[in-house]
Parts: sequence; C-alpha cells; structure tokens
Amino acid sequence: MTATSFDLDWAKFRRNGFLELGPRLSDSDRLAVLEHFDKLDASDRIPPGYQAQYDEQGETRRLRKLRRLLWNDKKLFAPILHRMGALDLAETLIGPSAVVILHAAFLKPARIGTHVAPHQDQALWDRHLPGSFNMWCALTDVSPANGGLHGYPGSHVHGVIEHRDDPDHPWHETLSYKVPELAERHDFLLKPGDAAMWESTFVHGSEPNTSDEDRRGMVVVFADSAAANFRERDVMTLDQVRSLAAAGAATESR
Ligand SMILES: O=C(O)CCC(=O)C(=O)O
Repeated sequence: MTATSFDLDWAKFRRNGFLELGPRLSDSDRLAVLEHFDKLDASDRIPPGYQAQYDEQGETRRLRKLRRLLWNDKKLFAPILHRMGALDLAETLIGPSAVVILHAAFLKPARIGTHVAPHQDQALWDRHLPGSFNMWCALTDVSPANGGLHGYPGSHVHGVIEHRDDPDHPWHETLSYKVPELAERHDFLLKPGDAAMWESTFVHGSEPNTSDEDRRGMVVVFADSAAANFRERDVMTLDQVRSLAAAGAATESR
C-alpha cells in the first residue's frame, strides 16, 4: 500500500498546536467500531489487554476508557486506521520512521461520563517523544452539550508545563490550575467521523457528559522512532499496520 500525502495548513498546525481534519472515518467503519465497543461495554470479561476503566454511578457501570485497541484487535483496527488516513498523515508529518505508540478509546458514557482534566499528553509520559502527535476521531457527535472535547490554541509553545495533583481528577495529574493563564478555550464541534489532530504538548481535555447520549472518540498516537533516545519497544511501524490492513482487505475479498 502506498502513502498519500496530506495537504494541510501546517503553518496553522504549528501556530495553534492543533488542526481540525474534517470527515475521515466512513460510516461503515464507525459503526463497526461502535459495535465492537458496545460488545465490550456489555461484557463482564473484557480481555485484560484493553486495560478497561469505568465510570460508575449507583448501579450503573459503563466503560470510560480502553487502551491498546490496535494490539488487541489488529484485524478490525489496522484496516480502519489505514482507511481513515491515519498512517498517511503520520508519514506526511513524521516520515516513514513514524510508529503507532498508543491507540485508545475515550467513551464518556451518557449521564455519568466524567471529565478529562486539562493536560498535555507529553507530560503524562515517562519519556520525551519529540514530534509525536494525536489523531482523535469522533465516533459520535462531539460538542459541549455532551462533554465535548476542547483545547487551548497555542498552549503547545510553552513546552511541557508542570502538572499537579488534582483532587477532582483521580486519573492523572492535571493543568487545571494553569487554565486561567491559557488562551481562550477552543471547543471542538465534530460530526460523527470527523477528526482532529494535535501536538503532544497541546493542552486539551473534556467535560462531564450530562446528556442522554454517549460521547465517544478514538485516538491514535504516533511518534518518531528515529528520534534520539527513542526506546519504545511495543510499537507498530507504518509498514506493519499497512501489511495487516492489506491482509484484512485480502481476506474480505475472498
Ligand atoms: O476524549 C477525551 O475526552 C480526551 C482525549 C484525550 O485526552 C486524548 O486523546 O489524549
């Protein structure tokens, strides 16, 4: 499979730290992913490789986050990452040394979905991964009405900012204390299948979901395996994911 070059406003990306990419995921792929997550949400035996986290209230327990999607289900996710252009985007921005380091779902369930406090991804990693970026894809509508997704334009230029313990956020240290000093918040307004991308020092987060509809998103993170000191082992190269995608396509056409 050959790479398609992405013609995007890279100057804007460098300036703001993020870009909205418009529609990237087809409805059929999106519905396949949602069906997969629905099955896992209904199951009390999720494979431990997904490192499932839950939002809970009273009797209700719903999936909040799943990790390592590609590693857990290569057959489903490799062709989808290929078709949504994630691999080509990584090749355009980073080059052929780009690798997938993370692939996760943020599933913010209706009524009980909790917030993701403002943070920089790079600050939560224990190693510096220069040039890394996220491609986040909406699986449902995404707007402030359902907890949405937001970020702070230009926040990436400060490099990694000190994160602090946050009593309101059990999942990780946050930048809640810093928000008043950041530029005006940008709320992403995404239709199902739309995607956005951001640099790993771009400050972003989301609010609780008080609506009656789930707000679901899937994120894939790429880093440059040719960067100095790169020592991630459990990664997938673009060629590996493309071969898995090609193998999936061959099976489907049989
Ligand atoms: O989907 C969300 O609510 C947060 C996403 C996020 O923090 C991430 O993709 O790094």
